[in-house]
Amino acid sequence: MTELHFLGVPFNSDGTPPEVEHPPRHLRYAGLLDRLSSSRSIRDCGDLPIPAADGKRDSSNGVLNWPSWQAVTGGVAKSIHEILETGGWPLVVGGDCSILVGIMAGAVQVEGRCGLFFVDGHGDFHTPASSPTGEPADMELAVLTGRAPSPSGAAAGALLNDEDVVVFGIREYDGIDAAPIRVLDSARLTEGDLVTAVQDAAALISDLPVWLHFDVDVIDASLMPVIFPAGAGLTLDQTATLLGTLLKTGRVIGMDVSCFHPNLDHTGAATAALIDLLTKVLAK
Ligand SMILES: [Mn+2]
Repeated sequence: MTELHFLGVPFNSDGTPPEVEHPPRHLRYAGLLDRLSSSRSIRDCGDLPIPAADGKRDSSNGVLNWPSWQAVTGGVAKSIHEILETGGWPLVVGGDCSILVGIMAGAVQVEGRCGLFFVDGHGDFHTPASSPTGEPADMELAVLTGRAPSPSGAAAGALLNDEDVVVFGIREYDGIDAAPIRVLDSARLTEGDLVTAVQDAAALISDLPVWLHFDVDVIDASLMPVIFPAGAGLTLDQTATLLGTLLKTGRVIGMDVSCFHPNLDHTGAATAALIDLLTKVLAK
C-alpha cells in the first residue's frame, strides 16, 4: 500500500503570512493524520518555509508577490519530486491554489507528461491583465497551460496540455470557457448520475498519471466558509463522491487540498467535515 506523505505549504499568494493562518498545522492539531493513519500508512514531511511577500505587483509581468511565489514554487517542486521519486503518495495541504504550479513542476520532472483533475469553485484562469488583484491564486491554471507567466524557472511555457486537464465543479469560469479545456461545471456535474459523469470525464485522460487538485471552495459556502464564495456549490456527499470516483480510477499520483481557511471556521464544523471527507476518500 502506498504511503501517504503529508506536506504542508501554508502559502497564501495574497501575502497573508502563515502566522495569521496555518491550515496544515490546524488540521494536524484537529487530528487529520491520526484519522488517516487508522486505514493507511502516513508520513509527516512537515511544512515548507514560506518567504515574506513584498505585497507588490511585479513591474514587468503584473503578478502580485512574484518573488515569494517563485521561491515557494521552487521549494514545492523539489519536495514533490523527492516524494514521488521515493514511491510516496503526496497529500499536500496549502495555502491557496497557487501552490499547484510547483506541484505540477515536480510531478512532470518525475512522471513526464501528466494529467490534472482540477476540482475547484473557480476556473482560476485569469491572466495578470484580467485579474483585478494580480493574485497568483486567480491564475494558476492559465499558468499551467502556458497562458500566464510561470514562476517555475526550470520549466518555461506550459507544464500541461489543454487536453490533459479536466475541470470539475466550477461556478465561475474566469475565462476558461474560451479555451479547449474540458469543463464539467457544478450544474452539469449534478444534473444526472454523478458517478457516471465523473467517470466519463476522467476517462478522457485515461493514459496518463494524474494529479488531483481540490480547492475546498467547490463545496457550498454554507458548509465550507471561504474568502471567495461562488454561487451554489456541492454538498459534502457530492464532493466525497466526486473525489472518491476520481481516486478510484487508480491513476491519481497525489492530491492537494487548497484554500481551507481555519480562521473562518468559527464553530469547528468545517474542520470536522473536511477531516471526515478526506478520511473517507483516502481510506484504503
Ligand atoms: Mn481555486
